[in-house]
Amino acid sequence: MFCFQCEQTQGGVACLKGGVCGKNIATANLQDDVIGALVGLAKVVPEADFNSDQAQLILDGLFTTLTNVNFDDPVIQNTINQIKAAAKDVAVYDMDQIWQANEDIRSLKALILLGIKGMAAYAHQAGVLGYTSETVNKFFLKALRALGDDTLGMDELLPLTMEVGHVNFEAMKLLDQANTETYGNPVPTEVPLTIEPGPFIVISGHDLYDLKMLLDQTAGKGINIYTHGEMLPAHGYPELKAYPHLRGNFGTAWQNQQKEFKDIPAPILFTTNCIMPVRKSYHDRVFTTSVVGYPEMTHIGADKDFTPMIEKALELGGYDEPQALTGINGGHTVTTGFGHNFVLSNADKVIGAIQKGDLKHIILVGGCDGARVGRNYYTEFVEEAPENTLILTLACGKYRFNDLQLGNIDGLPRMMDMGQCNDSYAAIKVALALAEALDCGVNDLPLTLVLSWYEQKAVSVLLTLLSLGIKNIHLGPTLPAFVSPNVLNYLVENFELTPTTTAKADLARILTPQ
Ligand code: FSO
Ligand code: SF4
Repeated sequence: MFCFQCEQTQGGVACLKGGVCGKNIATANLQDDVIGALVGLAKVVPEADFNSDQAQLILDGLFTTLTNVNFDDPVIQNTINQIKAAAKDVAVYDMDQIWQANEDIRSLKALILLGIKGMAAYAHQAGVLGYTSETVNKFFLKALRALGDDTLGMDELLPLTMEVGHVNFEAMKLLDQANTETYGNPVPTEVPLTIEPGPFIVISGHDLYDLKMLLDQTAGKGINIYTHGEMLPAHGYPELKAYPHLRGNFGTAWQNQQKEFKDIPAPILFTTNCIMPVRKSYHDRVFTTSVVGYPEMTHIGADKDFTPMIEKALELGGYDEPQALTGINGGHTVTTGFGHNFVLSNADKVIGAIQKGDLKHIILVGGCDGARVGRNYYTEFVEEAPENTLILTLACGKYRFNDLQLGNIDGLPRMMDMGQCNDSYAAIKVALALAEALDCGVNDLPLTLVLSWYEQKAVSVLLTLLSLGIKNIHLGPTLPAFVSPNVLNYLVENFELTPTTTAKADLARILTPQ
């Protein structure tokens, strides 16, 4: 086993004898074989013959190997078998060739592989809603072939990392289009954190279509639905918020699930990432669907028949009394739904506030959460940011601060939750539009990105930002283990990528005019 794909990797180097995430050696090796089989598939399929079933296998296969998605060996083995059967003469590429390569080649190939893993998650979700892109799908072939080409050097691989970012922008755009055309443009929505008495179901992950089907199947049955983790922004979509039994949000970010789900009187559905090893206290009430898998948990198949979950919810019955849960900082509600449509329809207010001097700086504090203590940085950062700063946020890192009351600037909330990690597209769209309105480059805006990374979607988003020429990104809480010193130097020199230090010092630097 060799895995260094996420931020919590063992010792900041690599997991070799089992994952910090709970992945064992056998599962890790099978996941490598999934990638090896996909490389083998890409090598033998000519672009002209590449079909939609093969494209779907690539999306499913890559997504299956993301951190905290699938721990179920027979399911992973089945994926490998399907990939091998998808074309003639598919030979499984030995991923050790990458893991044992020269550290710069390994680093660049890891950036490409992890970037396309994140991109596969976004393309997969868009595909669920019927949105696909030939450009995106074909690029997977190119990237997988490059992974399996042992002759490529830094000069060929570096530009390919930027191409991953560029194509991922297309994938995120496609997903944004899929979500907003299907469910409407998000609108600001206050979400209660109180759990009402009676049967309920908790839904986690990112897949809005799973949520929609669950809402349809539970309508009129006296069962409330609560979002968890990255599902929170679902409340902002008009077509979803119209369901009266979409009641609120349960719990905080993914890494707290083992504590928060202890003895919960309700079933939990995992639709994408991030499932953690399931504890005994809620072992009988975890359900998975789509690419998520965990041994012994009930899996809801492609027919999306949620009957077993509905029966479980009615059997468990929920709480007898309202449970006034709170966010990390004691708040009773959180607000989400500040999509690009909302922010840009208020662009005149934002620009007016900048021109009047009421708004000095916009800071995107975005990305994933995780268990590391150093992640308090993001809470401190938001708490310490002065009143003339606007905080945009997205992904699950926001649970550290999204229940704080930060007030307003000229009628605009000082903190705006733009959505899930894939809604980074929305933040980019806003940045590009503001730059155009102010007639400057995006790097000349009073805007800084402070990113927290955990897993592979964050890698794809980072590559997208870099491919767009966005500089001076602050990245933490630690730098990725897969970035070699030479590659890091390149990123620092060309993109001014800056490791986070302390919230106070970074804020002072960001807010000091250059
Ligand atoms: Fe978080 Fe998990 Fe969105 Fe990630 S839930 S950590 S980048 O999978 O998805 O922010
Ligand atoms: Fe380790 Fe992360 Fe890989 Fe899990 S996903 S084995 S924690 S590097």
